[in-house]
Amino acid sequence: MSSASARRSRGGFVRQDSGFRDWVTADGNSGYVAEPGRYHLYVSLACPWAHRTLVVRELKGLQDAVGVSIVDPIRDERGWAFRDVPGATVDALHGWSHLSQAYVATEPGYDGRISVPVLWDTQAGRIVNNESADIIVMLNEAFDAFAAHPEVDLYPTDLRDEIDELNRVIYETVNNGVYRAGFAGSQEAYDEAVHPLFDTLDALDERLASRRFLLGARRTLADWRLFTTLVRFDPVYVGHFKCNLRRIVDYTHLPAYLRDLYQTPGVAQTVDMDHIKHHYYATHPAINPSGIVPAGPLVDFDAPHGREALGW
Ligand SMILES: N[C@@H](CCC(=O)N[C@@H](CS)C(=O)NCC(=O)O)C(=O)O
Repeated sequence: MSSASARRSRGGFVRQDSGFRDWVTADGNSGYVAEPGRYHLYVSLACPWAHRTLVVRELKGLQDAVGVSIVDPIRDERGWAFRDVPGATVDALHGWSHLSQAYVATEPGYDGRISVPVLWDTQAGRIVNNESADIIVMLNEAFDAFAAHPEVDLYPTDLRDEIDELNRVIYETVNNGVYRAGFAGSQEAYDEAVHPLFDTLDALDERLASRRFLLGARRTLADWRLFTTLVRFDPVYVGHFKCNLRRIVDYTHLPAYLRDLYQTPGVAQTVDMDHIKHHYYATHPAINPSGIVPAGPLVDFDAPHGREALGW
């Protein structure tokens, strides 16, 4: 039995692998050449994986080069939909009502998961990639010729090994760990997720005592991948997903680190707490049958963070 099916049989949540993994490159040797206006992102502002792509698009200054459509945060049995609700958009490119139409247009008869983010190629009329971990690397490196901030490098060659290793642990125990705790179908599966989650948060808090960012002085993809989980943690994961051994605000260094990232120019506007809270609390009836969205907590991500002095 694979470890995924062993975990599933014990009531564990297992995330399905993303189906489309083609690659956009600057020179087009992959079959997909980076060009301004050619590629489009379909995202949910609620989704931590999609949120990563919006942050990198902002930091690289790709707003004019790569368009964005935003789904309704409420997902029903037909999946993600385009509706005229606050903070969302219609699908201006095709007039689609549902994101499933992008998947079927790419692969007729597609019956897998309909997930965000999606990187859409307007020229080929198909999904290039629906894995956020790939999309953020492409946005970082393939589009520099027409990025407003090509000097921003979030995945520097000299730090890649360390970034990859941190990403591996943070993905397993934190980014996906909160989902494994929240969607656990047994006490055992919950216990197996929640303790490693807090072990990693404890270790990260210590790491950030002497480093301004995870890798030191530079903000990298490792920080932004962690950021989209941390910003949702106290408002959603503590209550909705039962990740409540500690809150982020109870830590020594994580709260100021989180505010530092939030206050990075361009980032705050990618955070939509209404979409985030409404999506989670109203979309998972199995864990929140009433669909009631809690009022709090009150978190002030704009408060001073005081971490400028931590050069390294
Ligand atoms: N590995 C994917 C995961 C994306 C993902 O799971 N997105 C969620 C929203 S947070 C989704 O669209 N889920 C819909 C579904 O599973 O049906 C990535 O990082 O891009």
